[in-house]
Amino acid sequence: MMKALQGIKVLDFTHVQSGPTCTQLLAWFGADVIKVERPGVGDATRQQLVDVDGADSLYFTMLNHNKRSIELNSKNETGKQILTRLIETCDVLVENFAPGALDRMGFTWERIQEINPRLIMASIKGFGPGKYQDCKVYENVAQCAGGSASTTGFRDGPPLVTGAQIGDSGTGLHLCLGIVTALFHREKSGRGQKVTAAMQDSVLNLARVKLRDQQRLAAGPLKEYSQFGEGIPFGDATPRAGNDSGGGQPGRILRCKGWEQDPNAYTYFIIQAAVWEKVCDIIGEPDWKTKEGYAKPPQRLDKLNEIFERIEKWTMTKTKFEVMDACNPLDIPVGPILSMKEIAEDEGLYATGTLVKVDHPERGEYISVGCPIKLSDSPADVQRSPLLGEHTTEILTDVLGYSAEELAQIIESGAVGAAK
Ligand code: CAO
Repeated sequence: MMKALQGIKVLDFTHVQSGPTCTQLLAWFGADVIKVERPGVGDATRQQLVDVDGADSLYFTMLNHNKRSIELNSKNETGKQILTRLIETCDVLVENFAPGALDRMGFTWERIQEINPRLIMASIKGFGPGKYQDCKVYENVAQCAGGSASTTGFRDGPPLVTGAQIGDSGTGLHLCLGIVTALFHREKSGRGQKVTAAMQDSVLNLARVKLRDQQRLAAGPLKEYSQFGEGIPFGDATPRAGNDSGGGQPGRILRCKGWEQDPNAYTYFIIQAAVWEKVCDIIGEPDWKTKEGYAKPPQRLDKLNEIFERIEKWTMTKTKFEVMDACNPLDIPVGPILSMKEIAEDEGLYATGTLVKVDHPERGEYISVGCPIKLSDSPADVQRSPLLGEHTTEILTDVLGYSAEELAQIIESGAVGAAK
């Protein structure tokens, strides 16, 4: 079956997490992704958080499936010539170097357009144009600068970063959408364009409901926040809301049976207005269905602590899965707090390809997250990540057409390290 992006060549100049997330998606959609890595060194993550001596780390392997790797010194003169040939040949260049690094190599946007006007150049930077544009940025900096950290955590605790990598992987997703949109645009315009995604902007986009709440503060207290029912005044910025729902349907994380021993014996419980009567019945408070102050959603907002404490008395008599089994048939939205161990053991996720087992020559079998976006006519087939420089010779000869003699000269120049 032909893949959605079959025939699209991607010059992958990305490293660490944000950029590789994007190019991995392009590879899963069928693009030929050629990862350019510094000879003998490669993407720094190959050697970060190593769990198997001598093998590429899971950090690297889980972000670089379905790609080919070429070792290429882009600061060496021959290396620059090869890079120029790759720019001529490819449809997309993706990079997430520190600001200015590509320019310092001699590949400005103007130069790239001269080489290949159809090329789409996609970049991730920490910040957009402005006072911080030259900063190097990692995940948590973006979570903080994008408004996520100040609105995450409990009111009486410090700001918190989240485990979901919204700064890195979140920006990679945004960039990927920009690239496929630019490819679609190129069909009509015949030209490439520059696509940029700043990590601060991507986090802010994902945290936009908190900017919504910032503006609602002008109209009075945010009544769906627990702090309203607790009588605690609001300040001038969106506060941290603990586990309160971010939407119009109040929700909380509640303890379930076994919580004393199991740190994940919890459920998320939402008191959706449409099923309030069923909630009242299931927890044994049928009077609340008609009682003044409880019957209508706005009346309940100053009693959320009392209501959720009562619901928790019920959830604590059941495991998180029993809560799910009891509530689902009644359309009461609940969700168990799943540990990574439970997720890794979930057969259903393997059946859909969301989890995959991948074999690797250096480290053996490991579990990875497959493509989370399913295309019915272009299913993702997860292949292991490349070893450093595994495809150097193949790319120089098959993709760029260098002869055996030229290949020997290239190796001699030191541009590609020891070609494999
Ligand atoms: N051949 C020769 N040189 C190469 C090369 C190659 N194949 N690949 C990279 N280099 C060089 C770069 O040109 C750069 O050299 P100069 O500093 O002389 O210009 C150098 O390697 C280091 O690149 P870098 O500055 O991007 O890398 P770093 O480890 O110092 O910084 C990071 C890493 C992520 C902070 C920075 O790249 C960055 O801010 N990127 C943009 C934001 C981003 O994506 N952050 C998320 C990363 S994941 O948490």
